[in-house]
Amino acid sequence: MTDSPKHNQSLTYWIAGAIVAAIAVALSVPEIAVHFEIGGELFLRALKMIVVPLVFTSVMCGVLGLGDVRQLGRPGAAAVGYYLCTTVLAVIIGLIVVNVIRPGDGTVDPAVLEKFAQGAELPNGQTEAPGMGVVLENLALMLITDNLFAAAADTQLLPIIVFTIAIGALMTTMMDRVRSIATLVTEANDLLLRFVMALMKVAPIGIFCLVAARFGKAQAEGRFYEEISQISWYFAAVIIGLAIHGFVVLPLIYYVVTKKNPYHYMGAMSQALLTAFSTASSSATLPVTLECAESAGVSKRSTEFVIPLGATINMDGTALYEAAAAIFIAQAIGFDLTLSDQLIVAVTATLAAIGAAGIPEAGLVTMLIVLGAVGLPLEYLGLILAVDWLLDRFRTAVNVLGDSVGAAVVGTTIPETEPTTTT
Ligand code: DAS
Repeated sequence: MTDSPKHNQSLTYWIAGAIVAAIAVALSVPEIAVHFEIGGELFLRALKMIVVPLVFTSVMCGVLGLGDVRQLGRPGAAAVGYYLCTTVLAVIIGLIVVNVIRPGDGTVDPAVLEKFAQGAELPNGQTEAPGMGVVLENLALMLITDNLFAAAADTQLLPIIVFTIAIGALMTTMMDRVRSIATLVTEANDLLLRFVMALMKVAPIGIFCLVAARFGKAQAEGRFYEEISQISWYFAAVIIGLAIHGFVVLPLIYYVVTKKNPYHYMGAMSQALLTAFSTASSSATLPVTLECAESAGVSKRSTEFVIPLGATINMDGTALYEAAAAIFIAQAIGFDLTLSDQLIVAVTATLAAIGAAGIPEAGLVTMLIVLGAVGLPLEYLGLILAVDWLLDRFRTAVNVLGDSVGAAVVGTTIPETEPTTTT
């Protein structure tokens, strides 16, 4: 289920308008703006309220879309391998760029400094940076829970995503017996996506409150221009990361596998990329992506298998953005996350991107997973939101480009003589 591209476009314009209004209010009446915090908190709670069932059903639908995993064969293995490799590459690029540019450096919000003073305790309550061995153990323990219901109650989404992938793969091997459950999950996912889209109708109000409160506080403390500078460098860092992934890494993978000119292919995909940019929704762009990929010569079987699945679980742009945003927030609160913490961010951003739906601001919803995994404060979401509506467009275009390159890459594993499906 997705709203029409036209609807998504108008939503983005409303969000942009809300952000401009919020910053104007923060600048003119900061003492009033800070009181909007309650509105932002209610909006975040509404998002957090559905994130567990939404991520569960989104990931489950993605895995069920693979078909019987025992028959994945070369195309299926190529698709899953491609998704994983490009998402991890995107996360690595995001981490490198944000660690080099360091957009979060600067004066720290005194209230947050008090709460997260460096040295008092690291996120997750550690008192000293653990060794890599301990971190890998912690990571493994974060991915496997001993109580699914407790994990869900505590919004610990990583073990839920891991469990969903495992149980979904098992379901694909016995679909005749679990078809009703699969149908129920698919219907539930559609319902939850409708709920999110309904919630997104009030997103401009929630985002207005979050941004007004954040920048009103900064203005009251004389750090407004400092935060504008921080968010500008953050925006630049994410754009640079997305550009590297979209114009260098993905074209390189396309060329190495297909030996064809990647930029010609990107040109053939331009209408889909522009639709993704204007709607901020991979799912709304899906029909255009399929059309462009097929007209660019990718086999029907590959496009019909890879692209719908990719729109659900392959989101390179979102993964890069979530990793970069988490490190940015850590920098903004004066924390130098250790390499091991950044490894946790990398894994959680990869899994969070798998769980993100192909709708506007989906990356914001699953961002809660990444921040929660390393114990970072949600207060800074208001800072990120000031540019999130625009970054969402860029990362959605990179998500769609990633799916399109995936279809071409997987297409090389399908024999030319393979009859295209008649459906
Ligand atoms: N807007 C999402 C998409 O449609 C991406 C995101 O929110 O990160 O892919």
